[in-house]
Amino acid sequence: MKKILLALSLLIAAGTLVHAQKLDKFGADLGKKSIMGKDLRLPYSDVLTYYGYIKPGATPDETRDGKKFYYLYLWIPAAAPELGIRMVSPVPEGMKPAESDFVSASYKENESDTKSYFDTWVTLERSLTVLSADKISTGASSKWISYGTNDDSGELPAQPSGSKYNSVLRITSSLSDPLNSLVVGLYRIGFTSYKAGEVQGGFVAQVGAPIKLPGICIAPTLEELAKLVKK
Ligand SMILES: [Ca+2]
Repeated sequence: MKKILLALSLLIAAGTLVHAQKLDKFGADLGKKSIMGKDLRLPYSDVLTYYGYIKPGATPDETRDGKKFYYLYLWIPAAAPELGIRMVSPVPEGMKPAESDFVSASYKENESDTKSYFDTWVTLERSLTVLSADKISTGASSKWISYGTNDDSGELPAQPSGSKYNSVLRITSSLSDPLNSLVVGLYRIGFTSYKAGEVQGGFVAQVGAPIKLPGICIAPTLEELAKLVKK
């Protein structure tokens, strides 16, 4: 057991050295152990990766509390015991989209802009009305509930400023509270820059789950999501 712990510690130490190049594995809250003040997490078995880009000065999807808000719409096809959301800007140097990743048109057009970035802030919300895939296009008139928010996380790589201002959020599904359970349905990741500053530049967003979610999809608009889910 001690040898396994030592190996795990070494892995964590090695992981922190390559932070700027690519992201560490996305670890779950479920099954987390704390050893010598360090959190040891098992990686999520399903991780969706989305590459996005916001043009400087772009019109936001919504203005909320004076902040420019953008959304990523998410179809969750099966009840999940936990979901993790994280967002990093700019895209870490060593990361390139893989075939299975979701890549927005704006990211493809602006891939050469590796310098613009923003101080991320995220929230995860679920539609109270869209519970089946054929209703996704009606999501614009939906009421939404929030599962929580995150501004800054020390577990993610620092931004070019040297500050650890990227965001991670983990939600455990509640068995007793229907409003806090992670049921099948339409979700959205809301993101902005909570402190002063524009939302601009490239980013990578990931959604992790401790079980496989075949058919999970993400898109910047409801129309695109509805098309992806039909495929
Ligand atoms: Ca932040």
